[in-house]
Amino acid sequence: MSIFSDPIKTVDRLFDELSDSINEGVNRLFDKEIKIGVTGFSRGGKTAFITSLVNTILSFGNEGTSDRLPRFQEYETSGIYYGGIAPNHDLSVPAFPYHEYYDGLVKPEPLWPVATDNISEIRLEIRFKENRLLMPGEHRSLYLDIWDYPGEWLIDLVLLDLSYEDFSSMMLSQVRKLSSIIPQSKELLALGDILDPCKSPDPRLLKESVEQYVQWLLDCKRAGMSLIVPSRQVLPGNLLGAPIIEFMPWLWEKPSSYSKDSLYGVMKKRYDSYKKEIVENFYETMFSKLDRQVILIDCFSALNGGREAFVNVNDTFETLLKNFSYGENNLLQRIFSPKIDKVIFAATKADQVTYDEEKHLLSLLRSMVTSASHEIRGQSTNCQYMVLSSIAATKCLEVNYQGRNTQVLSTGREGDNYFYPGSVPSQWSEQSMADFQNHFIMRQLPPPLMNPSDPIPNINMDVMLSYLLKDKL
Ligand SMILES: Nc1nc2c(ncn2[C@@H]2O[C@H](COP(=O)(O)OP(=O)(O)OP(=O)(O)O)[C@@H](O)[C@H]2O)c(=O)[nH]1
Ligand SMILES: [Mg+2]
Repeated sequence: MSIFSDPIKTVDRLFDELSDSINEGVNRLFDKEIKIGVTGFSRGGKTAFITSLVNTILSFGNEGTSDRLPRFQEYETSGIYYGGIAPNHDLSVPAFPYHEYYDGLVKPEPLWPVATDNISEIRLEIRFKENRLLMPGEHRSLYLDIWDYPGEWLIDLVLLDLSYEDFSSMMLSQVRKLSSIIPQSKELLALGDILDPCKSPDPRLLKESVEQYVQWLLDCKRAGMSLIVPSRQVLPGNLLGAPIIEFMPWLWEKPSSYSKDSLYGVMKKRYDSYKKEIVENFYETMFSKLDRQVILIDCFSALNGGREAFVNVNDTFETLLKNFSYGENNLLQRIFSPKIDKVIFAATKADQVTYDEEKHLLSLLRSMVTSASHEIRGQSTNCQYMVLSSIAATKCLEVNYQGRNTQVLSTGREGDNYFYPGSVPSQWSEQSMADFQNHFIMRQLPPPLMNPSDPIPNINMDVMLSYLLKDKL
């Protein structure tokens, strides 16, 4: 049915959409609502972060909360007295299952949140007393819409500017560059001997070839690479088995002519559909609406990659950071063209190092981000850097070791000895990666032991809250 066949319905819908946009504009104008994107690569700590952030906000108004958030001074000065979960705005987006994750953490044998491969949203309400001159003493609410989405989706935004031919040549140069460390690369290139671009596709051969490409992407991901496109082939979520993700770059000579039903034509068409329906849709419905963005970076896992991973991480950062438009969110822009006015880079899992190493971790994070992006170097006022542990699995203690006071870590579990994992480099370089790999002892830490209703132990969540909220309270 054409959208014009039912004019009344169409006018109603248009009116609803218009009033939704006006409401959204008004909320933005009066700072009643902020949309916060939380992203980072798989296993980077997004779900743990949101769980811990929600847990802290739910404790607003409770006794002792202010003492636990010493560097979130606005908690006291703005008279916050309540934090709670509000119903989600967008009913089509899966809700972030906070209670499920929290219940897992307070089990006698606690569990880390399970891996997620899709977007989810949670809306929080913070109530506080208005301090501004215009309405002193007025009770106000600030809503936070928090979106958890895979960082891999962000990398897909690079495809928006690429034709199928551009995408194919970008990936061909990757396959060649990585052939010494990804064994699958040679087999992938050899597929050219059996694929005929001008013939209509054999569905089985098409499927098997794409599977081989996906396998190559997965191997790259395991080797620490981050330019993994199209991302939904490795994180399909609800697209599993859908033809829209069944394509691959054409890594061989492009045919001089081809029909739209040929193998080449089909691959190209699916790529174009992917770009339009998946990538553009993500950009328009979600990414472009964010006010603030938290990017979580697991520096420990980045340091564990090889030389190629180093180059690849740099390339990817450059790509990733280009997608943010920075600048002050002035009045008009806020209504008609909202944009991200603050990006917070946080080095996660800081409980894996002793307290005196945190400054090195911070400097490493800065060096990773700024060495990768010219954009960020020029616009540093809108970026904040910090170290963080969302769910701290260790405590840092000082012990006397060979006559000297030394910082060590402890899980606090019975029978576990305290330990010193090593030091982190303060600069991002190939040499520092090698040093780290030779000297640092990485441990798989179990989650901390907690009692039901205990607050989640963390490092620097108060600093994060202050960065995110101070100008809105
Ligand atoms: N020690 C420590 N480990 C953490 C912390 N946060 C996350 N982790 C570890 O990192 C793993 C991944 O954390 P998640 O929060 O699930 O990461 P994610 O980014 O949501 O991962 P995906 O859902 O796979 O994209 C956890 O299972 C923990 O092992 C932290 O603060 N400290
Ligand atoms: Mg997750």
